Amino acid sequence: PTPSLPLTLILAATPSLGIGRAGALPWKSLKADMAFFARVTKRVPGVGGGVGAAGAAGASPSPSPTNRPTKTQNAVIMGRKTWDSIPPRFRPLAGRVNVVVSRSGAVAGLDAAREREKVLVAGGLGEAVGVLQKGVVEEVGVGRVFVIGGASLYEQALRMEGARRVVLTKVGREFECDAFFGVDLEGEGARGKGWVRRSRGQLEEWVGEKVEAGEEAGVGYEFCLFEREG
Ligand code: FOL
Repeated sequence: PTPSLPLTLILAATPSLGIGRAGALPWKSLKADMAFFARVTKRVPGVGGGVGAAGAAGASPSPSPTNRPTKTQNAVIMGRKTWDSIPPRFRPLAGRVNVVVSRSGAVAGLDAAREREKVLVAGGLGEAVGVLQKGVVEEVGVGRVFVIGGASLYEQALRMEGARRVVLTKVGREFECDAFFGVDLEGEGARGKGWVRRSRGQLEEWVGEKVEAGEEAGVGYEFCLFEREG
């Protein structure tokens, strides 16, 4: 059987795992975290050359000669409400293949968005993964695949075998939230399901940059990596 495409969930959460409030992030802004999110989801690993280097995604299957990718980008899969939550000037997220999951297929602002970058619409997470699994989307090689929320999509992703990794920003204090991440990765339940926290060095190696905890407007934050073993 084809091994499932590795998925990385990326999110920021309060100590009680709050991730959202009224269709937006719970905090006013955590610029350092948002910048980390943008760099990490854009950076394609491997073979020198940097962003857009041909064939940079070591894991992608060999494409047929007729659709050989000339560049590789990571992909971000998001739920329709998360798409709505991104300021129109920032969507689609630049330099990444954007996939929006919408059961009805209705996605606001698509025409304008499509003039900027590739945006795919999938009817479910399985369909989104299936499209990306081919390794090429309209001439663009697919590198890492990130699930960027929200709560419902994270839950579906965690049930998939491909969900190997969570890049979590721990936000140091509580904010009022109405959307939560479903798994306490440091709790007993998660350990039992194979989730382990990796070291800061392993996180740095995976994201390809030094990481440092910090504080912004009195709010502390810390970047963590969890992986599922087995
Ligand atoms: N993961 C982490 N660590 N922090 C987050 O805030 C986060 N947010 C989402 C998913 N994973 C996350 C979903 N929400 C943008 C806005 C909201 C959003 C995700 C992304 C956005 O506009 N991103 C731009 C950068 C904008 C800026 O620099 O202010 C991007 O290019 O990624």
